[in-house]
Amino acid sequence: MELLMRAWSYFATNILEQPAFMIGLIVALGYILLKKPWYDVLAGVIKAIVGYLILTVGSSGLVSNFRPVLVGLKDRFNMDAMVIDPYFGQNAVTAGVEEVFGKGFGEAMVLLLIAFIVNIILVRFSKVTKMRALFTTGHVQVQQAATAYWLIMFACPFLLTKNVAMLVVMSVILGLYWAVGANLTIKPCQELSDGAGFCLAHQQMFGIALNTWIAEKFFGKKKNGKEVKKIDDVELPGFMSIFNDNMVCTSILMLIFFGAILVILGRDYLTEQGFMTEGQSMVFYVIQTCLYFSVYLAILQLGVRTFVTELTQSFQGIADKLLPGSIPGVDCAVAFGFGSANAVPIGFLAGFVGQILAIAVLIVLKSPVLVICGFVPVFFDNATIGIFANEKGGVKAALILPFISGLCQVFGSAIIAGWAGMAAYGGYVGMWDWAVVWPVMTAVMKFLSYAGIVIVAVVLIAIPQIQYRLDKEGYFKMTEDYEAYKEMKAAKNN
Ligand code: ASC
Repeated sequence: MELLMRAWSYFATNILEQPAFMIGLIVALGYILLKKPWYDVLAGVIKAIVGYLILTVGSSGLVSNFRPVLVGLKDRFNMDAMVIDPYFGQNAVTAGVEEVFGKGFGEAMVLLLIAFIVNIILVRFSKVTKMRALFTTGHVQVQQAATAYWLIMFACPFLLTKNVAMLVVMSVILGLYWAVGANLTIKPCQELSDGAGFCLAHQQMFGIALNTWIAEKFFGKKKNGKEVKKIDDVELPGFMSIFNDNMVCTSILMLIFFGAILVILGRDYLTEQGFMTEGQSMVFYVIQTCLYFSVYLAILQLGVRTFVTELTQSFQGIADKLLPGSIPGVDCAVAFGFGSANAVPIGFLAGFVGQILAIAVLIVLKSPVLVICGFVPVFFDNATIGIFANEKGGVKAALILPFISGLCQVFGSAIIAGWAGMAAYGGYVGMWDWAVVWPVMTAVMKFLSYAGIVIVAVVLIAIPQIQYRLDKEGYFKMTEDYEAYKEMKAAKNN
């Protein structure tokens, strides 16, 4: 048993929680199942790992450069606020879980393993469960297992003395959330990428599904049958036309936006914190810092291009032999390689305005929980929602829906983290699903106890069943043969 635990812990720390190696393992397995020669397997694995590592350089570069800028606002104005950001959320759980529930953090990692097995089993029986998506983003799974661990213990105190029952409930709910949530993003992702064969396994999966639906339903085709104007269709007059270039657009927008924040933080603060050196030019410091946004975004997109094809081609082997009809769920940043590139800064800024407005409301209403924007939700969630909103509903949707999402992230997080006690430890994950969907699930379980647990599980199980019944013919075709799926849809529309 001890040996088994050691082996698991080695696998979990080095592979499962490191998406680059997890993707590498999946690619190796997939190509081996496809009986590719060893050198093709090797080449594929290398490209997948290197591609993913490039993506990580981009996304962690963005996070490490811009998170301190936002968190700096809290220090600068002496606010006693919690930060909504997955890393702050995870720290809050680590810091508080023992004190609040008398349970160690280690069990959250056992939860991760069992919930992941639940995800695999649900996908293995996709013909029955209609769930087709496998999570591959381990770093996100760690953050989510930690948050779910806290929320479910808070919702079901009657299970605190029953270790096994608690673990079973947690694993089933979290495993279902992973399988059902990622499954919900399959159609939006296939349509966005023209059948590239991935879906998203991240923290705003229900958010993507809902916002894509709203964008199509309320912003989509106009009454006169005309297509809506997407971001790339907008022809900007005169000098504004330079905004059509993504790198220029992102750079200028970030220069205005982060430049303003850096100026607010001020030279003294920035030097004190070690961001600037004594005597450095403030103007050039601001320009360089802000332009790095475009640099990291470009790196991130290169990473996506490098690994996505390897992953989706090799996954064919897994879908043929091990998990029929399934596709891999990947990081939300993969969406930045598809759709309109300018939807990324636009979604981000619209979401930021929403968050700031919501924070102002919390301050005015003297809310006992104050919130400060974390970079990960405000950027990765809202840019992703912006991309999908633009795809279906055009410019208007790409502005309005991330804005609303920004409001949801702040209000939802303030309510749930205040209620469940995480705010006292300084952070909450803050991403869309965890600010909207999980608070509702937690409340249902808290108020209805055992019946609540059953209701949450049944609703989750029912979602893919309903999706399947709405499109029996296309449901599996969409992942198995996208070209045939498109032809079928085209024939139906004529
Ligand atoms: C998260 C998280 C990150 C980012 C990254 C986006 O939720 O923890 O580091 O989003 O995955 O690419």
